[in-house]
Amino acid sequence: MLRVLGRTTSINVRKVLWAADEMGVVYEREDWGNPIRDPNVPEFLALNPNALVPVIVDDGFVLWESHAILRYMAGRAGSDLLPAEARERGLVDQWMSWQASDLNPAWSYVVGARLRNNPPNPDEARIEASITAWTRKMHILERHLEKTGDFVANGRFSLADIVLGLSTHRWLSVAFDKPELPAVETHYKAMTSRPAAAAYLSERTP
Ligand SMILES: N[C@@H](CCC(=O)N[C@@H](CS)C(=O)NCC(=O)O)C(=O)O
Repeated sequence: MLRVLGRTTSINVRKVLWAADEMGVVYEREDWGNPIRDPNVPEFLALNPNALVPVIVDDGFVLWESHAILRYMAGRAGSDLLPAEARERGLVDQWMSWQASDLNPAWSYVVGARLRNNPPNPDEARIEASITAWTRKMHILERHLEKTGDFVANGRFSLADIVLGLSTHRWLSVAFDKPELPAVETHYKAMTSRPAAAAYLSERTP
């Protein structure tokens, strides 16, 4: 059976678990990741030298990086959550890449400071800069969702909705003055109405 290594409080682990549930992929999960179980041990580092979760082990095949795992699982399951048609797939990939390379780095400092007490004495100017950058990215998402409605791409649910739905969950989890983003809210509501999402979007924790 597919093994998923990672704590359920991790956004990147949640991507994998939510996608697996949507695709009906059966897995067993093992708790790894701080503060629950430190991955900086030889047993884990042999699987992922980055000491980060999630990692999957599929019949001896090891994979890390959440989006690589999502694409692998969709391929294995023959799931349309990553469409086969080139343009449809391109759009899903585009928003997944944007989440990882643009949106995630924007929130990194403020999420560390406000949700994880890391660093313990944060630099207020860096917090403000992170909030500004994150908000700017969320406006980009808002303008896109104003056109596409309940789904990020192709008028139907895909891996892009999972990674961006969880990103909105993170946005809502950190307290600061936020602008109204009605299209983001509409998309998030559509995500929370999915039975498979309930476990991953309910608690407002990191
Ligand atoms: N780019 C990686 C990032 C993975 C990552 O940053 N994981 C965090 C949790 S969200 C982690 O493992 N932190 C260390 C820990 O939990 O011990 C991915 O998408 O999988």
